Amino acid sequence: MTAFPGVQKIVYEGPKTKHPLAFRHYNEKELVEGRSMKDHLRFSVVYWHTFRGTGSDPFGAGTMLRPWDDGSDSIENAVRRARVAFEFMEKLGVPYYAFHDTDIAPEGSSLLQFQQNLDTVVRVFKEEQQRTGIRLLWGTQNLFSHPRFLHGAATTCNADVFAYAAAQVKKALEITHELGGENHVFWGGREGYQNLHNTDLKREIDHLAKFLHMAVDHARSIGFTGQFLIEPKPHEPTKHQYDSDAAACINFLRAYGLEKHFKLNLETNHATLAGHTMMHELEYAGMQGMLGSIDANRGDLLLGWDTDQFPTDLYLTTECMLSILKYGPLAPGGVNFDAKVRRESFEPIDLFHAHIGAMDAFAQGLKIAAAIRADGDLTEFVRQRYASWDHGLGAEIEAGKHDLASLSQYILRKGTPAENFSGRQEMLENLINRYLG
Ligand code: XUL
Ligand code: CO
Repeated sequence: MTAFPGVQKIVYEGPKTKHPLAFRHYNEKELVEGRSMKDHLRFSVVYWHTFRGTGSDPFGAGTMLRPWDDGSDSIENAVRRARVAFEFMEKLGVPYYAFHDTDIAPEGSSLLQFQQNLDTVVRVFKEEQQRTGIRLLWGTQNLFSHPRFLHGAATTCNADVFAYAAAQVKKALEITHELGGENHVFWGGREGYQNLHNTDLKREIDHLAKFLHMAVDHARSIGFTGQFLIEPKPHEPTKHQYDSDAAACINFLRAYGLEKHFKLNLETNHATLAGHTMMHELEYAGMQGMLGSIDANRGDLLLGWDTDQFPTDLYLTTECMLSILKYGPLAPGGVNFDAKVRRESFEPIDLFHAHIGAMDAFAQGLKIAAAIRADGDLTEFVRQRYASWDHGLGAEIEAGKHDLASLSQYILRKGTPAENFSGRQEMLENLINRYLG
């Protein structure tokens, strides 16, 4: 049985091909800066949008045509879906995938039944992983969809709900470990507030830290050595999410002694919702040694919510790859397509078009970023811009040889500071465009 009849394994045909089901830039074995594209990019498909997304929106029902999915919550349907997911990923040629616990198995009528259903599906995943060589980039737990989590999970006011969430994390960690997952993600779901008047902010954030410490302890006790990741997002579903951006997450991790265990999983549309560019988030996390992985997608300039579109903008992918080449490699993280096809793109083949385009956009961004770096003009400009710190006074300040009094004395003696030079923003933007052309 095949879910995608007529689709062969997607292959690289080069930039000139007009074939829509072929790669024009992603050539997995091609070396860039001495590393294969496959190893630079470590592409991953998400189970939730790609295999569970229905296309519903606040104004209308689902539209997706998924002939293999009978829409039921049966375990047979979950197993069939798993086989189809691996057929899709194998044909696409991605090395990784990612899931939430609730994506892969029906929750049934009790937590125990959910755990048994997870075990059944995990057995199928293991078989399929062995058959195809596809691996698990990360696992996570859905602590936001069920109504029990309406006040949050780790930050809920209801201690029993905290326990329920802990049980879900325990099992999600165990199945991630069982499947050889390379990371484990915590996205803050409903960990935030809608109104400060009913919120004990300190208690909630203390509880979040306690929850994450419990997760780290359990992971170590079962031998999971993968990387823990926090995924920042500023709002949606709550008005204020505690993990609002890279800087807020890093501050939280350090304040609670979690920084040794966690890095960040940065998502493009979350960055823009926070009023940042993705490059800002990558640079901020990168310079702090906290860049773990990325959820690759994009928002819509005209819409103020998380549209999770597939990334096709070469300017965006070039900026991402400039930062990733600077601070990477991403491993054990990857480029995870947390993206969904539009409601109007409802046929199964659209899943291929979406992923092929996004993989090509990142592969092209990688090549462009590597060419900009090889050229060296951009790096040299930045080096020269800060040259006053390489010798004399700047070098002395950096070496800790000055205080306010000595600096005051220095500049009083000198009188006029050295002249400033142009930042040449426009010239540098022109330089980037030269490589995009
Ligand atoms: C939500 C989001 C999640 C996380 C995993 O906006 O990005 O899908 O990536 O929970
Ligand atoms: Co995400």
